Amino acid sequence: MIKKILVANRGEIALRIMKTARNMGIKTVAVYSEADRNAPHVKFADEAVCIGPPPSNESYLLGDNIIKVAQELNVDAIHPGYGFLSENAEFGEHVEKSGMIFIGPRSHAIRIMGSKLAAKDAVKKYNIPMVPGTAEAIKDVNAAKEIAKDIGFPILIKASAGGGGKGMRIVENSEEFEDQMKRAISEAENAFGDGSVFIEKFVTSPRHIEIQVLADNFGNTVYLFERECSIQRRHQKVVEEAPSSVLTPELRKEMGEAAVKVAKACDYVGAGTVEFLLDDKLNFYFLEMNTRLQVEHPVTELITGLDLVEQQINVANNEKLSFLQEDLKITGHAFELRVYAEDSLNNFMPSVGKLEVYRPPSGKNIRVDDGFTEGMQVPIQYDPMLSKLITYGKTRNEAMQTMLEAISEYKVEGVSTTLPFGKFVFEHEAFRSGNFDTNFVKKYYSEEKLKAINEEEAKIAALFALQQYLKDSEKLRLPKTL
Ligand code: MV4
Repeated sequence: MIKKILVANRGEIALRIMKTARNMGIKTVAVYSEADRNAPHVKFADEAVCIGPPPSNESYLLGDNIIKVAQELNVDAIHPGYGFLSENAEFGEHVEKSGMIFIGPRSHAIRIMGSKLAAKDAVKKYNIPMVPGTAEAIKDVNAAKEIAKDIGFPILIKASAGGGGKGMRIVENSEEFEDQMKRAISEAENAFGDGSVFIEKFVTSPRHIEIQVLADNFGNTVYLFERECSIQRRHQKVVEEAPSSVLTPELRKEMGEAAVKVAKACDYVGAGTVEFLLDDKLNFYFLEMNTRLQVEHPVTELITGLDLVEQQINVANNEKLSFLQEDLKITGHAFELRVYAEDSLNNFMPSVGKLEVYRPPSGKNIRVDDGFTEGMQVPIQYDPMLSKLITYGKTRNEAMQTMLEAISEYKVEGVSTTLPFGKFVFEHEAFRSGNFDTNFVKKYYSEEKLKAINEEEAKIAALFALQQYLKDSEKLRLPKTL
């Protein structure tokens, strides 16, 4: 039985994991860098240990040191959160060899899914739809060029060891092919230490739909429906929702069952996510599997009523899933807006500084997962995500309306945030109608547009203030000139 968990992470996700652990009667240990000494996850934990200076490669990424700390404090299990050590197969192995439980899948699954080519190879006997392309690393550029011609341009070169859009290259025609291929291989070599690349047909305007799966150690695997993650900027997700407004119940079942097969193909255990592309004809294609708890897991929690961290801990405790696929259903609609300390009017530059004012919204159907409080400094060493603003409603419209109200109630001063950008998305006709794909931001967003909207709103606000002044001036006999 797990009685004490060390969370090898920081910020909102460390806090979010500890809250569930505490609700389950489990003790928590925080680790922190010198930059996070006063962070909420440190204050919340039952015990906390400083693991080094601010840079993550001298603190949060030092797996063996974290394991040593865990052993000294008699920890039973380590939860890695997302990012950092979460998809590091060796770390998971070291945790288990040191006599503790790694809250995540076995290293075997992490390794397979860490390589896109190994992932394709593992799932191929399960009849999972995949984008037309090569199944193996390209060795002969000329042979690959012939395959590319057969598939038809544009094609995409992907690095097997890449992920989340890293190491991708679009090739428009066969003349560019050889040159682009050579560059892609040397780039992959440099970035990942693995020059394996493959090609796929480029799907031009896809949606990004991912399926949450959950598996126990007894062969039970279920899908917890989809998340629509098409609203992203430079491969950084900005808004996620569940369910997707384009999936029919039949397609949902088909994709869900495909995701379960992907999980089974790598003997998956715990919570994981299977990524698909969906083209404009609603054909879906398996892309990759993320072997961790994802940032956007809360939208799935809101529509299923499950606590995914609780499920992860139960599975890690070797419990059987307490429900079957047919027990699960979608209730209502949920959105997540990632709020970054970035300036959406200045090329999304990180905006670090002190949170002079920090007042997140609260109320029915509003959830804020954050790791900041007023007065804190936003550190420059880490991801600039301030919080996740999550709303729920019986319908998509209701959840959107609540999101817009929550955005306007969210008060942050001292740093710039992407809240105005979020408002832009939630007010946009293409987003509201559900008629969008992964090109949404590129297609519709510009700083000029956001500035124009802001100015328009400032004018309206000024007019209201003037109207109010004129009304008051009647009653109070104030001068009518300003
Ligand atoms: C693609 C694609 C189009 N065609 N593969 C980007 C992240 C990585 N997981 C896979 N990605 C893509 N793969 C083929 N064959 C387009 C993307 C893509 C994308 C995918 C999901 C969400 C946002 C995206 C933005 C640009 C490109």
